[in-house]
Amino acid sequence: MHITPIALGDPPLLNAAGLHAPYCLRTIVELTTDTGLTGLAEVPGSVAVDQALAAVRATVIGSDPLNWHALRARLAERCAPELSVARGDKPWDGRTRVQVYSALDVACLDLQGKAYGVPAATLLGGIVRERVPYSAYLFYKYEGAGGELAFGTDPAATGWAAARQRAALDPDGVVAQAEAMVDAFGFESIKLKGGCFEPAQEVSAMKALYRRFGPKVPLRLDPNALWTVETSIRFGREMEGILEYLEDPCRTQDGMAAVRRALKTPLATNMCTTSFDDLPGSVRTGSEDIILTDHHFWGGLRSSMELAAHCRTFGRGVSMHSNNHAGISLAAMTHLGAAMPNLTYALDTHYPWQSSEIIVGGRIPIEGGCVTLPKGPGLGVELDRAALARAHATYQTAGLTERNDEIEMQKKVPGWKFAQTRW
Ligand code: GKR
Ligand code: MG
Repeated sequence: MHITPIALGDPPLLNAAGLHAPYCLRTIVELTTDTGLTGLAEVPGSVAVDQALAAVRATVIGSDPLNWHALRARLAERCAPELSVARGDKPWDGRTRVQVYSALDVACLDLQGKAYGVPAATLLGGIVRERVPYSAYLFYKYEGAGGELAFGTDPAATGWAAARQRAALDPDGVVAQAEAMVDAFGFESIKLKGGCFEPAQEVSAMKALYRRFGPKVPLRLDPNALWTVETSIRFGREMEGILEYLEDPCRTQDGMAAVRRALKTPLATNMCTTSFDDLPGSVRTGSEDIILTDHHFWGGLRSSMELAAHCRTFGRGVSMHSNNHAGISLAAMTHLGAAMPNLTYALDTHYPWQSSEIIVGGRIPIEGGCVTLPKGPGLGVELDRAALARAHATYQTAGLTERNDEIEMQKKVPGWKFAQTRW
């Protein structure tokens, strides 16, 4: 079992918790078998995740990758997955053990697929779609390319690489970013990461996107729970009719349920219903219409399929959440999207914001807004060892041990503080 932390260049993107650092961290997990196969997985990186992975090494080694239930039971004896309360209040999930489960589930599925010569999606129940639709994921941002250039830009960049460097701090900037991203990748749905500016400014941006792209392109706004219930209702009403869904306008299942009763616009979440222990509360309160799965945080691809069954039973739609990621995660997300019959919304992805890759063949194409299910058994991707070594060397010099958007924001806005609820 090999655990390799890596760092990938990431532009200065804003969100409710501050600002993305010049590098995002990921951890690559490789399981090699006595029969010479290698199973891959990728999870959000931090020293804490790496330590949690290392802590189960003795449990993993010697296990049968074809018997996930047995391995999961042995993992549960050593480290029960944390309950949702351990998720924290940031836009992303702060738990580490769910990511351990996710990494091992994905790497074992990759091994199973390779052992039997079938795609991971086949093992998840079968391929219901070969082309998996993704959504454009817009961010307010400062000027800058990220990575070594940090807030600097590469004057030689063209196309999306040039547009990706530009600042977007108002509705016009958001529309320009959307035009460039849609032009480059053909996305047919658009999400804006909110929670960065006064709600009125973000609502104006959504209206500007609606004027530009019209009713045929589903739009989403995600303020990452920075609004009060009253603010969510007030600004939610202003956007009635223009959103496909409003994602996490406010905190808690009770808060979301109150907003949901007041609005016709569907509500989606990756913050108030985030793990299986949240599902009874979701059903009791009626907190959302759509649950955003994310196999990194729901404990793997198979757990995400279990979530989909609950969503079918209790009348929830399923969409997919993302954080910055590389190609192994994109492949895993695409297998899930290919296999989940009720994943009927375009999936989130941060992929266009990165430019480097660690898999053979380089960047996975997004065409017509879709990723085509990778060919080949398992996840259908292989590690590019030289690229992995470069990304690991970058990690070693980047000086980052975890994601902390507040510290990054303070470099631009001295004294800036994250607030659980801002408006
Ligand atoms: O990348 O800044 C970001 C996002 O805010 C991310 O961390 C969130 O987890 O994409 C996410 C979301 O939908 O909440
Ligand atoms: Mg969200």
